[in-house]
Amino acid sequence: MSYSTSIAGIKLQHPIFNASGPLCVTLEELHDIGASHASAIITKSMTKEPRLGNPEPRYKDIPHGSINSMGLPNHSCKKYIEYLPQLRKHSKPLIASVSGLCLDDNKEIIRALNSADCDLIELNLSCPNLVGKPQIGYDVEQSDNVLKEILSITKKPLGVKLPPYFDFVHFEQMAAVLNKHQVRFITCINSIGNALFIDAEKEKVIIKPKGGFGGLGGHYIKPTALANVRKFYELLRKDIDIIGCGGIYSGTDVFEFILAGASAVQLGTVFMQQGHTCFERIEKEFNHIMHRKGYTSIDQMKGTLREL
Ligand code: RRO
Repeated sequence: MSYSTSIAGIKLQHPIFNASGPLCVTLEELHDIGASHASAIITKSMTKEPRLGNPEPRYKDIPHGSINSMGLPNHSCKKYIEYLPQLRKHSKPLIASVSGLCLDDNKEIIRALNSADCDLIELNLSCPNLVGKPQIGYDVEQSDNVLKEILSITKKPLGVKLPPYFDFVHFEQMAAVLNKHQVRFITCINSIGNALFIDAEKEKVIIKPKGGFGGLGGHYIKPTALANVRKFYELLRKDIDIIGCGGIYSGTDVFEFILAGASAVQLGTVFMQQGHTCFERIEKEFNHIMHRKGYTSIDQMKGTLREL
């Protein structure tokens, strides 16, 4: 039996690692992921310059998940480029998440990463929490242009992190753009942007930035995440790998994402809430399901979801 999988030709011992965002900002946090059972290490999305992010409180657990408006706090691409070789001692694939504040910044970061010690780049087209900056992934034309420019520069296998889509026509438009370019993988979904959670007793919002609006994560978003993985699995070229993300708390959740068409999955809210032990627990649960159902490889089950 093999739990191994691959993203853009990079081998992972098993399909479960961290999502860019929670607990992957500092070198210490990245080492903690390296020391955990996560099968790869992805950084917090990096910008050209360091950022403190939005005012606090900017993350809250809520009954079935989380809401955040972090505002891209990160140490800068220069720092992550210094951190990457230090993370090699964990012998895991290293993924740089990139979220420049404009196209020129993204180009500069991608150029700098060409000689950096990472295996993959995840270009984040879907941060919902920057004041005055809409999510690029909802603008098909702009996404097309960004991909054209970025893919002409990068020397690393590059994928994109997408926002959740809700209408079939939007899936089709974005899939046509992705199929046109040499995108190697997609990660879907980012948090569902601009959700609002209210504390009825206090008659107040619960996070400070943007009047309380923030990205929704956790159990709330699993069905939307599964739908995005499934739709893109149907629409994309088969050489574009899919990483599922959104509301994964158990081995059964991982199994569902792989049935829908994912080659790997990322843990966001559960990692924030339970810490790094979640990787080992969920990996064990997933292995148990594979064994119980008699599967001997990820490929045997990937995308095999049946319709009624
Ligand atoms: O830092 C954030 O506020 C953030 C980012 Br960059 C993102 O891509 N998704 C999210 O939920 N928060």
